[in-house]
Amino acid sequence: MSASNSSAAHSFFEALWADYIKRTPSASKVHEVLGEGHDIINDHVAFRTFNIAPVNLAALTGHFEAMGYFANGDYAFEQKKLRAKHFEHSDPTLPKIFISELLVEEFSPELQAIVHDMVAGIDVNAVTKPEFLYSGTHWQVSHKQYEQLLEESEYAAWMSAFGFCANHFTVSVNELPGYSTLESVNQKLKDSGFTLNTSGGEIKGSPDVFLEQSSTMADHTSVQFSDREAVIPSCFYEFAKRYEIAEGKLYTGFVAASADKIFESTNAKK
Ligand code: OOG
Ligand code: NI
Repeated sequence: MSASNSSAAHSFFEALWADYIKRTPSASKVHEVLGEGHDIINDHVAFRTFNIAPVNLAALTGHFEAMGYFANGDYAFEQKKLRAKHFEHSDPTLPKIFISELLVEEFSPELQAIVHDMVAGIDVNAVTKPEFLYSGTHWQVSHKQYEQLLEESEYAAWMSAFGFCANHFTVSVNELPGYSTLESVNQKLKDSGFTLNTSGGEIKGSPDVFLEQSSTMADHTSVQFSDREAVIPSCFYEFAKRYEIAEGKLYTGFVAASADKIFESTNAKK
């Protein structure tokens, strides 16, 4: 890793954050409530995409490799028809990266047709710039199509409305002054009016799998579809506490069974 790609990475995350809080106003409130004036260290940032060229996981990965990141884990989500990888950096102040992709060919011909039309609208040259990762949508879908996607895949529907952006940032509870447990973080959030994702329990994972995670339910934001405007779930904030796998060494991976539930933070509230 060179110093220059690390500083490029820091500017990238600043721009990514500025874009993220536009559709996730509660993220700034999370920082106020938990940060109380000091900086928040993020454990990881998550991205979503489709397994279709030129925007598949492998294509997006190149941007992180150029910043000095390396791949260190593969995950499969059979029911949601997704796969994912995570990336790490030798600079401990940089967040890990979790990127998933939807296995489009496993869905109905109707879903496949909508998604292929969306991806066809993307300028291939745009994908080669790191800014692509927070470029949003490159297509027009109707609210009717959004609802059609929603029937088969909440993930596909979310992608159709928001496209390429940070799906969530994640507070590193290990590096959060004043809190030693994820329970105490969750309690503070609930006392401050946040709704937590309870799918699979408020806390997903345990010290046995070296990772505990919780998340807010996504904010709701107004999206202009081709036929009408609608208020739908956008992005959320996650909280992670990692445990040692060896003396002085925290686990750096993810836990598929927990991740499976974290994905549901963009579901409509029931
Ligand atoms: C990713 C969900 C998984 C984690 O930390 O396990 C995840 C997503 O919702 O896109 O972020
Ligand atoms: Ni996450």
